[in-house]
Amino acid sequence: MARPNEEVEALLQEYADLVAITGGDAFKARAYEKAARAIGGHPGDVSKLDAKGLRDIPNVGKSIADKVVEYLSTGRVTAVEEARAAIPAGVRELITIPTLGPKKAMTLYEELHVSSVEGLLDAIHEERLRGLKGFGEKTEANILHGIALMQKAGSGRILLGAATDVAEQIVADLSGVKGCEGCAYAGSLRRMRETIGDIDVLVAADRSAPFMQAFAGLPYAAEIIAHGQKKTSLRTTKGLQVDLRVLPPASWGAGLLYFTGSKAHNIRIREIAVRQKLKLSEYGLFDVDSGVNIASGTEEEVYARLGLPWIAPTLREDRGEIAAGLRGELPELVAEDDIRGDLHTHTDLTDGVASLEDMVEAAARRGYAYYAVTDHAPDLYMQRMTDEKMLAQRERVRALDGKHRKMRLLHGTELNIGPDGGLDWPDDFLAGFDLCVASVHSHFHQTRAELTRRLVRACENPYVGIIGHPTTRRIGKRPGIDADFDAVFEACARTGTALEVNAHPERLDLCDEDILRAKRYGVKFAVNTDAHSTTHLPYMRYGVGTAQRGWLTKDDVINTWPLQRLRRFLRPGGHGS
Ligand code: DGT
Ligand code: CA
Ligand code: CA
Ligand code: ZN
Repeated sequence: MARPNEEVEALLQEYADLVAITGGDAFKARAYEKAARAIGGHPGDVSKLDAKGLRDIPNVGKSIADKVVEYLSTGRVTAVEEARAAIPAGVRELITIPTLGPKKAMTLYEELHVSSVEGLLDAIHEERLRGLKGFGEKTEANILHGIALMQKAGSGRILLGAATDVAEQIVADLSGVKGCEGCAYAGSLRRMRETIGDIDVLVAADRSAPFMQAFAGLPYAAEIIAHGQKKTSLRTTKGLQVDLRVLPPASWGAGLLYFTGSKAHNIRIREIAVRQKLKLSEYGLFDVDSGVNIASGTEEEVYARLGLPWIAPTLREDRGEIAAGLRGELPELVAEDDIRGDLHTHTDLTDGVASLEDMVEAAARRGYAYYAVTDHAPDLYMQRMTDEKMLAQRERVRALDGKHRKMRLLHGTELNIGPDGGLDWPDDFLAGFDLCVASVHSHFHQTRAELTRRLVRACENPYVGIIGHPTTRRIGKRPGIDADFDAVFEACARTGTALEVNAHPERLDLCDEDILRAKRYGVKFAVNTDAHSTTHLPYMRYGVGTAQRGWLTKDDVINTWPLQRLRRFLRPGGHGS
């Protein structure tokens, strides 16, 4: 099939779904669906047709033909953009599950406040779909199947969060096998890249056979790709490839270093070895002349013999870490332990699925010193926020604050940055919050100048402390907006506005490279989960990993600071130092 036909089919189908979801005319939705199928099945390339030629295709009338022409000439359709903007992103995400129709997606959103694939998985596992009309066990199985399909269909790479879960399970399972002297995952996963091609697991043991056997016999092993003495590769039931290598315990450090990569980092350190008449391999560091192994037990020893300090895996991308290491100028990276609180979270007052009390309880269990509740504001009108509801929530937050001895509660909000950079409330209302996060949630396709001005204006509001998920990308699903981020970073530095490192594995926004760029402007950052359920609070680790990949230190990250310093930063006109 011609690519333009496929694109137009998908676009019309999406429009049909959007019309159906918004409770629009069922006839209209069906008409678009039929046209979508007709164009998808049309043998010729539709991009070669004019409006008249399009109308010769069965089920394509004038208004549909006009939209197709608009799309083919401009790459967008105003009516579709408008329909998109009117529906929460989460519901649109739900209907991308191939086995979930728009009606059921809307029911899930309205009845259970489910607005993401992640949230839907949680709801299924907590059996919250069981009480819904029209949702049997068969529906659940169908949905799960659809989600699995979707995750596999992606780029072939899988998200950091999903890969970490699988890898930790495997490491736990193999650590229990007799003779295991060490077990860890390496590769891009240890470096915490945002997507993972395959998982590389290492075991230190004298005999490899028992591990290869145990590995091949894991309940979630679907297919054995290669089975050998040194390496076994398999595909899990979810379609993920995992490589297992068993190393002699004496080579553990050299093997871990080698298989952690990145390849570019490995090449650099091998060059250093060569200059010192040494040879570096996955078995150790050897003297070229005598062949004697001079370091291999730990990564530290190998690095040390090369004249380097130990380099954190999140830095091993050949982005200057080796030169910095040689000069003794590696950054002291922010760590998960340094995080004192989460500054962007939701409750069931808007689109979260857990109550305020449950979220706060879960945050306290994480040992936080402070925690901000930042539900959506009125301009995301599907959330039906009002001044009264927000003020009533503030009362509840203030009352709860005394209940947790060690954790202070901040009452905040996540504002919506409107198309022109305006925010939901006037300044006097904003002044009542402890913290305002401001984020873009729609109108992603404005011009570069408009998008830039919009973000800069939000920074310039003295009550905005943090720009949430600054690029709005969804990994593998939606690219980030096309703003001039250098101008935005400059504005953040100038106005004392922090940039978020959103820790949700589908976002990781800002990404590592943007963080590196922003840091040069002297910007501060906030690593937040944007949790919509208690199960999202642990996503913090992925945000911290991303911050490390952006070379951030504790001082760069405002939510590692003591509360007093944080409050100074958040105060209108505050810059924090
Ligand atoms: P991925 O799986 O695409 O997300 O990325 P990685 O980095 O996990 O790559 P992978 O699984 O192909 O290999 C794991 C590590 O093994 C890699 O980071 C570095 C090391 N490695 C693999 N092939 C080579 C190679 O040809 N030369 C060098 N120097 N190292 C390699
Ligand atoms: Ca890998
Ligand atoms: Ca691999
Ligand atoms: Zn949020």
